[in-house]
Amino acid sequence: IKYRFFQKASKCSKEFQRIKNEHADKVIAEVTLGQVLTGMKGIPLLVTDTSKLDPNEGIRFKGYSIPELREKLPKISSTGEPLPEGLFYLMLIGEIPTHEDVMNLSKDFATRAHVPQHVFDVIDAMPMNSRPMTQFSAAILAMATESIFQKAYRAGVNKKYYWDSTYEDVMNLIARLPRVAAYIYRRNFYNNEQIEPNPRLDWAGNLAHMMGFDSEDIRRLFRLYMVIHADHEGGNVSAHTAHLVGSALSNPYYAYSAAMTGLAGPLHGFANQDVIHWISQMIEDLDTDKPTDEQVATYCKKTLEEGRVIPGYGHAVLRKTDPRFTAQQDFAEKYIKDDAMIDIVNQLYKIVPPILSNVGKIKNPWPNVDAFSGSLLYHYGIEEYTFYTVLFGVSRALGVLASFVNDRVYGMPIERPTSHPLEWFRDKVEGK
Ligand code: NMX
Ligand code: MLT
Repeated sequence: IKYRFFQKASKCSKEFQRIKNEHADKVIAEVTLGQVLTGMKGIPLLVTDTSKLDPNEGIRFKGYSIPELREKLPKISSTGEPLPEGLFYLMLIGEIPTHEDVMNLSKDFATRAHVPQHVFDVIDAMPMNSRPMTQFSAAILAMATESIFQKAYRAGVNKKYYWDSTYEDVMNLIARLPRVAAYIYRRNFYNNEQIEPNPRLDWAGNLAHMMGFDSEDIRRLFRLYMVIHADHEGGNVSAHTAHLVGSALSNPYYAYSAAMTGLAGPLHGFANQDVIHWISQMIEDLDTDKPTDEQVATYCKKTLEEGRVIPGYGHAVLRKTDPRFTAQQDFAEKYIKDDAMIDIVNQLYKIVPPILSNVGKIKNPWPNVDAFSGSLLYHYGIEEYTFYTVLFGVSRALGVLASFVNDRVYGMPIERPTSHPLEWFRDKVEGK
């Protein structure tokens, strides 16, 4: 895979340089003040090849939609869900892999999966009340001792070879994340009774195994989960953070640890735990897990009146139901019967959008990926929702770190936009 990546990468790198040399002075967009003041939405500022988000259709990975990936990517069994290793291959190489490619990649990850003891020591040194995402980000940072890029840089490697040691770091980091995540889970919720990895299992199946879940049903869910959360083009907070930190030539461990502190925010990946927290509070307040539509609507309106967001709804880019939500709904319909939490999630899908539309200012009243994911985990017995964002973080590594190696191939420079005091913007538009 490294050789294939190198072949593809050298072509892309030449194309990047050619475009830069021939067209650097061409204007590609205008920027409004509104865009600057609302989170730089819609300004084409980042080069990301792994996936592209369409506001109405949702995410496509190298051109493939989620339903297409579920059909085309190699699976362990014909009725199962695709292996996330296959999606990583697609994002890195640009082609749908064969079954053999995916198995080789899976084995490659298994051979790289050893986590050094000091990383567990760092986790163990943290108080039990530190959030799983705090432990996860700190553990990734602690693993920077292993960075091959950092050693190569210190040894004076030529910048055209940065991608090589970065590739090794990225592969090692992805391989080790399931072990780190499962360690945190077992430490926090199972009295630190750890389960050793099973190198014969695939990347996602092994994560489920090390967390203590060995049914084929859970492995199937984990494979789907790891595929749909893997990437969401380059501008989301976690991906952009990794890219920005990496632009200082920080190693992938530094960059991904920083990305995870962004994912931990309530407007981003924390929303997947917030959804279950919020629904659990609703069940408790209403004293029923089968609320009427009217009760649910009143609860939603009360949340809004309290100046809070309805978690799992809305999006910075999407303007329709997130296809990642739909994929999970489809999974639930296929494999799960009679589940109170999932019934409420489906009930919310009917009730929330008209309420949010009525508010007026909310650009997207539809559910995002986080509206569904927690209820599936909950169904299979993973009820400790404070952990859910860690699972998002394991998956997101696939896309973000594939882009990270691409950045080195392209020789991306340090990112350094310009800032001004507010008065500068005011004077610019008011013509002073
Ligand atoms: N509930 C209540 N208010 C909302 C919601 C919501 N679900 N979504 C947007 N708004 C508000 C938003 O807070 C803003 O209010 P104000 O002007 O008072 O600051 C206004 O509507 C306009 O926001 P938008 O332009 O529609 O959305 P924006 O791009 O700023 O934010 C999110 C996007 C995703 C941060 C926002 O929709 C949200 O907070 N959703 C709930 C949290 C969530 O589900 N996050 C997960 C996103 C997916 N992920 O995994 O990362
Ligand atoms: C994501 O998956 O990163 C979220 O949907 C947020 C985003 O795309 O901005």
